[in-house]
Amino acid sequence: CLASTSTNTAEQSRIDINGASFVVDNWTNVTPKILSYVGMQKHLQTNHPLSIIRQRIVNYFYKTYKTSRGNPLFSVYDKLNPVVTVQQNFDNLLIPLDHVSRNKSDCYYINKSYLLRAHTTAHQVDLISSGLDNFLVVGEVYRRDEIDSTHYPVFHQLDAVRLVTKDKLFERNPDLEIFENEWREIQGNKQKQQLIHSSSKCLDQSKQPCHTLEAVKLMEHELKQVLLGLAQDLFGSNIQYRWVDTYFPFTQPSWELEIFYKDNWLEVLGCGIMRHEILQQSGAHNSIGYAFGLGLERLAMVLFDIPDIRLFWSNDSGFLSQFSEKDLYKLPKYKPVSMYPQCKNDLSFWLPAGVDVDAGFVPNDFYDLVRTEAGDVVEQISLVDKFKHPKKGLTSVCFRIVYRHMERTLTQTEVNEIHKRIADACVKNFNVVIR
Ligand code: FA5
Ligand code: MG
Repeated sequence: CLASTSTNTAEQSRIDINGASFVVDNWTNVTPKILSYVGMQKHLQTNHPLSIIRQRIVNYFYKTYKTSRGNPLFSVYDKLNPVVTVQQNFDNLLIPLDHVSRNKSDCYYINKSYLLRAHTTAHQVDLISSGLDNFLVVGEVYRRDEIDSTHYPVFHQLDAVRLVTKDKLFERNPDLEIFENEWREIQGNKQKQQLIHSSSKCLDQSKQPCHTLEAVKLMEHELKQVLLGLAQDLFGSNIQYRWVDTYFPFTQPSWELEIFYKDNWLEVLGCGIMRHEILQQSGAHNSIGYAFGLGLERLAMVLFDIPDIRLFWSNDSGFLSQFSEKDLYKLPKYKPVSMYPQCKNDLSFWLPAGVDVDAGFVPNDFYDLVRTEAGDVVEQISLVDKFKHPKKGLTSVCFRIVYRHMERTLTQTEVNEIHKRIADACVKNFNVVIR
């Protein structure tokens, strides 16, 4: 790993990531444990299930979209730096300033201006601005979240953008237009365009005011066709699926694709018609575009029958030797080497006076501390009890920590030692009193 924390001679402490140095400030919440994932690139590791899924998706796009000379139309960016600016991750994508996804409790901030990307969509505007019109972005993303068998603070996404101009979209119907008349008349006048955007925003959720219905419907059709084709390429042609209307700040209209799998509807991706303001600010004002983003772990867990998201980080040869890129189109099912026993320990403490859950004490902070102290032997953490002492006014919380090693049995002594380390760190970091 290329990340390290250092306090250098200047009074300010700094964090070094991928050869760049960042000042630590009161927004910093990234932990050394999380920084240790930077540069691991599981999506590029030979024979790794995430790499196999990535290749399947890339191949699907290569064969679905070709240039007139028969070359792949889409280019792929899979080694972009996960350190991005707040502008790249949020502002460029029109995510409102008060949107929950910006919260410190949801993201890993390096400081007030930089964070570890929370989605691969963070690179969209830069790539369009550099002149690209058909591309895929693959990489790991970082989100502060609960811990269980399907949630991990680092997971992988694949994003796509496809832009088309009028000539291409209406090749066979040159009389049709991408943009409404009033819009074309003021082409180039950003202020007037802004006015139209904002005045008609709430009237019609089915499309953006600047677009013609024909253009949107054609793009929607292509987008859904391509994504359904991808789902069928991965899951087989008999899948049961549904499109669900949704909202993203950077697309309108927006949808999610859900697939019926083992008695449940599973959300596999989000997508939509790109907000025109984004294309305007990136120099693609004559185009209309679609974009989508999907999670690689979610697909891989289904396709290989992998029961626990932590397995993707395993270096155990018993796990890794089960997958091979030679079988790209014949995916094997994962065979658990053995199920090692769980070990459950509770941790209860009094919060400092005046502090309550989510008022001075954020459970995500606790989860990070546990991850830092214990690493991957923690399978699950849950808040099992909370009460307020009627006289003292203090709040007590109880967390249940489930320990399980992926590759061997943990001894009770070993677990007790880790548990004690967590308790000590809580006292030190949160000023709590262990019960
Ligand atoms: C996004 O991240 C959007 N950037 C996607 C997008 C891109 C929409 C471009 C429109 C245009 P969301 O947070 O829903 O959206 O995540 C997208 C996908 O990532 C999900 O459908 C899911 O497959 C995966 N995903 C999200 N959260 C997790 C998680 N905690 N663990 C595993 N996979 C996840
Ligand atoms: Mg979602």
